[in-house]
Amino acid sequence: MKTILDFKGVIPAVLSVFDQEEALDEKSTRAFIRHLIQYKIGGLYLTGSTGEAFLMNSEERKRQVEIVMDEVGGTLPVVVHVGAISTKESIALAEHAQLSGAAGISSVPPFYFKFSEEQIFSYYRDIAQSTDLPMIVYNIPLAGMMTVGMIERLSQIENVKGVKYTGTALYEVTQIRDACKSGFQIYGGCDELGSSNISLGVDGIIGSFYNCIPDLYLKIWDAVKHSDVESATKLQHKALRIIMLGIQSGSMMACLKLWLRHAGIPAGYARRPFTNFTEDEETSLVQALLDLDKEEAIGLDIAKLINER
Ligand code: MN9
Repeated sequence: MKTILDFKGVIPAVLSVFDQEEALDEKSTRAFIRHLIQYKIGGLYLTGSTGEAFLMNSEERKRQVEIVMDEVGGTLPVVVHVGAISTKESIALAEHAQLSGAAGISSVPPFYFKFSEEQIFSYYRDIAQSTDLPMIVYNIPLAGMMTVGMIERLSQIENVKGVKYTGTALYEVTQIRDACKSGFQIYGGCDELGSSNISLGVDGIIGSFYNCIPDLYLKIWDAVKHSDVESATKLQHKALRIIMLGIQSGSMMACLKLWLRHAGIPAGYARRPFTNFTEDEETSLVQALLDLDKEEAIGLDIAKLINER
């Protein structure tokens, strides 16, 4: 049984696979997961921001967890994001994650309402106490960044075992390490800063683009681990150009999904209010990726798969 201690390295924040009518697509989800787990990734992070979890209802989120757990079959640790603003709903998702065999849970702080620090603290405490699973606190600007002091407070809750840090002030990664108990796991969440996070000694990097270009990030991981700063920096620059293509498309999840679809990997479509692309837009986004791959001589797996079709 894989545990949170195995949750290391490059970890995709898994895309949710919806069909064109926006329904969760079980068959394609399975095929997509089979594709991803061919890589030497360190685990899967489910139903987070990249998984469009806040556009799904709880039944769908649970169903997706069941499908993925079944497909993974214990070969990789899976962490389930259970954040749902309401503590009660998050606890229900956490209990379900435990029953499904997840290695851990994770959550953004409750957002939208201006909750007080005390309320955020009790949200995490109540969820963490509801199961035996380790909890990875998710710090991301979209839900309002928590301070290093707050992360330290949360780290004292039993079962709170780490943080996914999607900030850009990377000195905070070091401050968190100093402030929190030894063994507290830290994950870099900003794909744009992958190599920098790895240099700081994070346990893993969790992000959207590892759905699409895990091969490139596995190279970055190895380069940093072998102290090859020059290669790591070059590769990270190439990755950044790809990330910018995805972000500037205006619908990042839809863009990642269309690149995968064009490579024959059934990653589906984004859910409204995110938009998908017209055929012409798709053609130019695919071409832009292929051009970049060629120009930068990256040799991406996804480009090869697209070219082979
Ligand atoms: O933390 C992801 N954040 C969101 C995870 O999905 C909002 C990142 O992987 C970013 O998508 C990525 C691109 O900005 O760094």
